[in-house]
Amino acid sequence: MKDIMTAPFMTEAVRTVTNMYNHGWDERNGGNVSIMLDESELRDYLDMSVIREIPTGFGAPSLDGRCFLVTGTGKYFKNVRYDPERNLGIIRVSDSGRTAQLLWGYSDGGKFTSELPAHLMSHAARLEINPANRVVMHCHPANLLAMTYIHSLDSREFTRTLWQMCTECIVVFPDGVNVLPWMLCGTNEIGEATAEMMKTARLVVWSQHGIYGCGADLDETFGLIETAEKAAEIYLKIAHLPRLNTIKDSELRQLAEHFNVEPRRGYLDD
Ligand code: 2HA
Ligand code: ZN
Repeated sequence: MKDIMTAPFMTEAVRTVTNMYNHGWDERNGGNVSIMLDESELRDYLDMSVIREIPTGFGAPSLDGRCFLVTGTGKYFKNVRYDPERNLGIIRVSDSGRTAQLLWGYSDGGKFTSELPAHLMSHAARLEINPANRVVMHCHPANLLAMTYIHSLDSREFTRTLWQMCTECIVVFPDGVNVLPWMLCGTNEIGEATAEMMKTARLVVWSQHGIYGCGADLDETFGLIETAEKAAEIYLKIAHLPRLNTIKDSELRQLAEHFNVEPRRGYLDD
């Protein structure tokens, strides 16, 4: 058996959550990440025996048998790199999603993030749209969060503002962002609402709370959040000032054509 600490998915996961912490997106125990792993990726590192079974409190039948690396509940991203085995876990979904079989990690007797419903339901929804999706990421970036206090929460309006803030935005997230109103976190209800919104965009803002992103790998997902957060930062720098210039819809269209991306239908004015 190889040392799991040397597995590419592990080193990349530890690097990424550390980077998220360093960006100020994950104060205290804020934020959570899940990465879908193929059993074939794990077999070199784990004998795949079940350490213990943990009930999930919801169903996700399409994910039965799938394995995920998931951050632990109550754990601090700043600490992950010093003790991955305590702060992270690898689970296999069984029993139509109702049970998580612990294969590795949560070494202090802990368990997966309280936001597992939003993660697994989003994985299930997103895999239908893109079978290559592997990552769901949640964090609390300050500028996006602040924007939800002063900007319309209409997904089209929110997206258009972000697209107008940096030239690269429409290229990076042509599918835009969807915005959920404030809801109680850690529940199946917010999980279902997030997953529904993941069907049309890879970014879902949780108003007055944070953001969810998804993608084929950690870089794509991190990059989506990073770009939207940068745009929100620009917005907050200018929101109180007279706007003399902007990126016009005709220019957003030029960008989409030049970079060969399809902007979310109906999000640009004719
Ligand atoms: O896990 O971010 O939304 C802490 C959170 C809950
Ligand atoms: Zn959160």
